Amino acid sequence: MMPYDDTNIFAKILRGEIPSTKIYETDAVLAIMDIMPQSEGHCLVIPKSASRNLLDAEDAALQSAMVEVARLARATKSAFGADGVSVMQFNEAAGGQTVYHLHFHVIPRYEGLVLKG
Ligand code: D5M
Repeated sequence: MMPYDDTNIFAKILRGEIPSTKIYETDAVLAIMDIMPQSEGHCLVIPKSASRNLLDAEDAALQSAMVEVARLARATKSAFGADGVSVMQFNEAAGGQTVYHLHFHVIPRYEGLVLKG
């Protein structure tokens, strides 16, 4: 696996070098709105620690991140009046990953609406 490269876009967002729509932050994670939303309210939970993806992440980072993923799932479901929530996460190009800093998609879901392509 490739080593972590801190020139990725989420590392730049975490360093404050490029703008984002921040919705929540703790010592461990930053949550932002996704610029290519699959549904209304689609956001990303980005652990602040330097991991490329799930495959190199440390247990402590994953444990704290998942607590925040659940918190954001509840909050976005409530805020956007969604009927459900999908949590998605991709690893390496073959796994659908395009930004190589660990992140979790929190995607509100609505009865009768399919995800955008
Ligand atoms: O996809 C990466 C996800 O990150 C994809 O849904 C677009 C989103 N993205 C990319 N650049 C930005 C910025 N600058 N702000 C917010 N969201 C962004 P994945 O396949 O999970 O690696």
